[in-house]
Amino acid sequence: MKTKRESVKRIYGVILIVMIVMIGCKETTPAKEHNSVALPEKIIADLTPPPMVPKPVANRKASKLIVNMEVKEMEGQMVDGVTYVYWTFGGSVPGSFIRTRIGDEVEFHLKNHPNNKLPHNIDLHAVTGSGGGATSSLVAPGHEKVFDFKCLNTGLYVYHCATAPVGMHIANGMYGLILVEPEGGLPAVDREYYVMQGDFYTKGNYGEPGIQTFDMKKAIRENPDYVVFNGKVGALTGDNVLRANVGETVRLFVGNGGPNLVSSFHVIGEIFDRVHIEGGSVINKDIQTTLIPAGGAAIVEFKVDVPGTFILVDHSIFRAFNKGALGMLKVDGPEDKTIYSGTTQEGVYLPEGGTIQHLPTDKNTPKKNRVQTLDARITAGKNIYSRTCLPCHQSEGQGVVNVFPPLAKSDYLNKDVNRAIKTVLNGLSGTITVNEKTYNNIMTSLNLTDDEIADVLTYVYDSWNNNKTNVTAAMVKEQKTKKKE
Ligand code: HEC
Ligand SMILES: [Cu+2]
Repeated sequence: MKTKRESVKRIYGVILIVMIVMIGCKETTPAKEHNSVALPEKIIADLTPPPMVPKPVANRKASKLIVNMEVKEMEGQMVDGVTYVYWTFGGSVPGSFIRTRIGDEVEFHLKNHPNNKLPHNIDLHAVTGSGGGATSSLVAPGHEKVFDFKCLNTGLYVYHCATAPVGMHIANGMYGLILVEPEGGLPAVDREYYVMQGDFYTKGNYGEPGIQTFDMKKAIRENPDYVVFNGKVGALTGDNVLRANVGETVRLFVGNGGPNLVSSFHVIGEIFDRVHIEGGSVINKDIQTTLIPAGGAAIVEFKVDVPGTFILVDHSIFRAFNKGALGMLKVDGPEDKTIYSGTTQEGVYLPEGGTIQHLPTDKNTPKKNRVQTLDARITAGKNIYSRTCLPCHQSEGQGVVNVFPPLAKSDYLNKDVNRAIKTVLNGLSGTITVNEKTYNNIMTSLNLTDDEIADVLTYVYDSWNNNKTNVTAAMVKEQKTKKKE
């Protein structure tokens, strides 16, 4: 079928050229206009799953670009213990990244895998034409549809399935990005990544285990259980963090598949040097948070000047800390204290005194003997927990899947009390394993007194099936002195 199609095309092409040459002879059309008709070079597009992107177009000429996109309905993991049947373009959420340049003639092959259950199509926002391709591409399982379009506008565009019910196809993961680069390509950078937000609606609430199915009611109410980058909680944390080195330039192609929510995209600890607003040609500079509409995109660029873990969030912040919209960019390299010093001083803040005072050193700490019953200390510890620890470790110590480890029945906690004390004293970062799950996140040091640390840990050990260790201020002090040695 294909060869017949191609030969027919070639014949038309030849006829067209002959005609144009004839017109050209008569009217002396400038040679330039012939170029778009001359048979362009044929290239098979390299498609990549997130967070990777295909290599830049650089100086390549406008070409005939063949895109082979396969729709796959497949089970995947939303978060530890929760599976979901995703509908995908190319086997990933978001779908494969398509990289084109202005003037490219794209021959789009949409293939619906024979094991799929439903028809699908594709609407590419980069297409000028009916339905963005959707009207020409509805394809049943086990079939293929082909349509052609020309890239007339540069920019970063969303593509998505537009088969009824459209919202459901998008909500199940059927979206991705297509980039149309300008002549000569975008300016070169050291790192490029592909990140796309999406909201998911499941029968069970966040983290409820098992296979979860799509919930139409929640979708209509625009009340998602999950808001995530790259299709699942933790797609960009732990072993999957994005990486860069100090001094490098980073470009993020950020999309928002929706279906419902608008994203307030922000990277904690970075300022975007340049943002292609809404993925278009206008460049805004020095941006903290950029708004990405549902069905829209943005290109953000920045240089990483200092090492650290920079957190990608939707700054509608409950989505980040409670629904999964959190990723990480880990930057390695030497510190630059002139840009960021770290804590230079830690003191007690006394509003009346108006000055920062240094924490008393061990030598001049008044040795007040606090005589309190265990019960009183546990009650005090509970209050400290609610004020200080609960936002991350949650009310029943259950933590947040993939982000904050549990304190309830935590093997990590129960195995080593001194290690737990040091965690609260000094904070903790790097990979740890708690109850067979790994976490790679940051807990900051919390500025609590020895007594407070003792009480809060005693409360934690006394709760949620932990081993009832009684942590005393003296034990905390001992770990503190150890740190200094
Ligand atoms: C801002 C969020 C945050 C707050 C507030 C916080 N933690 Fe953590 N905590 C974390 C993170 C993140 C980790 C894991 C760090 C890593 O991955 O290396 C952690 C790890 C721990 C661990 C070791 C792992 C485990 O689950 O047993 C203990 C113990 C702990 N925290 C206790 C506390 C206590 C007690 C408080 C309150 C005094 C507290 N944390 C407050 C985020 C927080
Ligand atoms: Cu579909």
